[in-house]
Amino acid sequence: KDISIIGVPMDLGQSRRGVDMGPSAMRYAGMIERLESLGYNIDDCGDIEIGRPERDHNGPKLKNLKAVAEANEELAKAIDKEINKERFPLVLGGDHSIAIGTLAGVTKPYKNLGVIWYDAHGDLNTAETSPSGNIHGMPLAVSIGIGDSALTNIAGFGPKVKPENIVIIGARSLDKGERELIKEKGIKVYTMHEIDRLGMTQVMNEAIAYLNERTDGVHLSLDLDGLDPTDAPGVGTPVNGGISFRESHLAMEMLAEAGILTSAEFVEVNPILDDKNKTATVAVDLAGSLFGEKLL
Ligand code: DIR
Ligand code: MN
Ligand code: MN
Ligand code: MN
Repeated sequence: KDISIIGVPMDLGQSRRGVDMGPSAMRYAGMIERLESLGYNIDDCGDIEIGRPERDHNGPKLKNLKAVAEANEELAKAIDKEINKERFPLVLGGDHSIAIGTLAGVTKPYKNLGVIWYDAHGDLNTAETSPSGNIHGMPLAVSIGIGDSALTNIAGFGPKVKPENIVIIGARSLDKGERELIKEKGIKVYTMHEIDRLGMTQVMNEAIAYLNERTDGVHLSLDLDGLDPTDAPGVGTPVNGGISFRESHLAMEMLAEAGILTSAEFVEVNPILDDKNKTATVAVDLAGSLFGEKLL
């Protein structure tokens, strides 16, 4: 299938400058050439426009709400357009608040979209439970319909996904409200403990089987901070003890083999905090595997 790349230079969902350069960093690391070399027809749709609020009128609980909501509305529309052309949407972030718009766009053709949330964090906070007020810690909650209506109702409908269609992989930093929500909603989570204990092969076999049973499409939302900071140092909120590059590579190859993905996004690449664009390069390597690259 042909791939449409949409960049989202968003940094208003968190508080460290530089993640708005993530799409450029991944393009510079050769994302488009890499996917073209695998035989895909690539259309780079360019970047979504992000507002630059002079002053955030929403206070400390939902920082930059208006600008984040507006950009996500635009993103959802841009994705819808590409899906109508039957192209595979590949979104490049930008902080993880953009998953709100991505999911609004990619879920439309499906009754039961599955989501793989590859992340050190749960991103299941609300204005009430968030320790930071940063919207990048909230997109998964928003997508199951929990949060401010300016976010949960993006593209005019919601919720976007069912909690039982979500699999979180790589979690090692969860806030109290997030842990409660996971239990209450029965969200499937493979923390680092399960990855250590079972190995990535079994984790992915189980996750793929679980999603195959109940979903009709699968979106991969890959936060580069799911990886260990030694492999992906260019992220705003690194957490030690993460998934290795090799394990991630394997996970992507297993997803490629399973053939279940219908959309994907790579987020939280921050070249200012990075080591010679290493993290964007990792993202491109992982995308290569995800789209079927093989040595032999
Ligand atoms: C934290 C950090 N749970 C928050 N979240 C991050 O601010 O809500 N998500 N970094 O990727
Ligand atoms: Mn900026
Ligand atoms: Mn995240
Ligand atoms: Mn994260």
